[in-house]
Amino acid sequence: MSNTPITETVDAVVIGAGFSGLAMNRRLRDDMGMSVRVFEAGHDVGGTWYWNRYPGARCDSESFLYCLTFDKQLMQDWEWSGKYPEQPEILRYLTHVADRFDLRSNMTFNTRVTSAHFDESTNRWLVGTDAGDSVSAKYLITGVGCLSSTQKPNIKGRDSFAGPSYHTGEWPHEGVDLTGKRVGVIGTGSSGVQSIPVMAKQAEHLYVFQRTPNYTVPARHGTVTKASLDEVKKNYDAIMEKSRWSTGGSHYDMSEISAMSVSDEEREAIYERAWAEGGFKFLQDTFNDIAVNLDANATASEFIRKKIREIVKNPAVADKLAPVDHPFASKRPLIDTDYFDTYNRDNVTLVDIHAAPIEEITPTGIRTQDGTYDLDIIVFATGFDAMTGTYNKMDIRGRNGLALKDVWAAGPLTYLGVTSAGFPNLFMITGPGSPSVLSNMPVSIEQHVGWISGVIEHMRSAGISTFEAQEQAQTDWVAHVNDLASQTLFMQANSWYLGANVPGKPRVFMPYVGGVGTYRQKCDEVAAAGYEGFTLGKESVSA
Ligand code: NA7
Repeated sequence: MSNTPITETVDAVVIGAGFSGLAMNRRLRDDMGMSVRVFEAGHDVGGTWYWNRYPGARCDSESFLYCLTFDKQLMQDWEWSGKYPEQPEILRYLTHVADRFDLRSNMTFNTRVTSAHFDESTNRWLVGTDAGDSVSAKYLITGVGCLSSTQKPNIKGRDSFAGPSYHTGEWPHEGVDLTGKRVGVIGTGSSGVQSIPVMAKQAEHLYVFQRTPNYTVPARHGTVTKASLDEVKKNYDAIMEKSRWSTGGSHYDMSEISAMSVSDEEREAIYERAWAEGGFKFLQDTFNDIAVNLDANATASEFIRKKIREIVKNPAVADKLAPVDHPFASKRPLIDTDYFDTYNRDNVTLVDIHAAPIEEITPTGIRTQDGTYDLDIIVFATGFDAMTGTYNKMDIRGRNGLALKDVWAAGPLTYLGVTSAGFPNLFMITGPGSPSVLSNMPVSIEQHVGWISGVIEHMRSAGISTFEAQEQAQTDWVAHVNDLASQTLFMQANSWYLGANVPGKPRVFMPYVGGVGTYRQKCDEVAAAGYEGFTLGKESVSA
């Protein structure tokens, strides 16, 4: 790439035009007056919400919390229609943000960044794309999302299927008509749990190929009234400020009592109330030790299993749907609309591929160890190469030509989840080692946008050319992230948090579990201490 003529010279390249790219572009370009080029693989803005258009796709954060806060009037003007925002509405929101702040004018769509090489002689990044761009930038900022590399398992015969097959994360924009079709869906994570009830209503027959049953609690989705949204808007500043300093990026209070400190009757009543209210309150607002104490967790896990047996009429099916191999919330907790009820429908069949694994995908369907299923459509709800997959696909090279994917071969190495030693002036919004996927994402995204722009402001005013994590600080941070995770029950499940869903991926817990407030404080302290743990290189070459 070094011989390719430079097609553009800018202050910063931002990769991605989802929440992160939009917010970062706005801050750097409009607030700080920098020249910015944004590259986006999709043909428009939206990121996660551009790609994930599967039936039932919806955010699990409440709509009024799932927003950008850099413009108060935007917060006052936008009207969410539902308790949890559906994919089309989030996409409309992000499109509105792009229109309102004219954020597309320096964005290049349908273009994937394929390489980014740090040139030590100029202290600049040279960013290459699949469209032949070669852009020189002082700063490289990734807003590539945590779940943007789809994972289609390499099942024997996968590509021999004669009918159409779709991954939930690459759903056709024109939609898919399932009417009269025999549909097989593989996967019962968040995407499966959201899409299965919707697909079941349309398909002639839906076969759900389940390897691991999941805990899920009712979302209790519904419309929101104008009065309740107006109330939120009156208190928006306080709500968002509380969210910024919370554990998970929402303003709800966390329970302060142990599940082991109450009687069986009281505990049951608390779970019943949370189940009736719906959403993540079941985790946050019941007991404070569900995620860390196995005995406490067992009470929550058993409560959910009991509910599954109450809802699902066929006891054998209920048994298969009841998770027993991992504690509740050791995988990404799920919330759903009518998920378990869906298995009471005559046109839905649960296929237990843990007991009898898939042997082959054939031209006509799926063959398991104990049966053959003729299908018209296959849906892969099989998840993502999370958090690192998209980074590893780009040829990112730092000092001495070192490739990020080699540096991360045994698991991602970052300082504060936003930088990596040896890669100066590279900033990763919601990178591995930051709260990211364990939080309400826009809160974490805006925290990173704020912190990164603080670094850049400092570099500009102090004549700093390179900002780079120190190895020791990084080693300590990675150890801290692992140490915190080891005190939780997260290590007891084969989750994508640990990379366990991708064959051969190192088993390393990737997000920071300490909470967004604690994390924000740490980032602020590092900045206040003159960017402790970072090496700041003085301007010696023109930038
Ligand atoms: P997830 O949560 O990774 O779920 C993927 C599902 O696909 C899960 O049930 C997997 O079973 C299943 N899977 C994956 N590979 C296979 C193979 N080879 N055979 C059978 N079944 C398989 O992805 P989602 O898209 O649902 O959700 C990702 C995140 O998006 C979600 O957590 C939210 O944060 C938003 P397994 O459990 O591995 O046995």
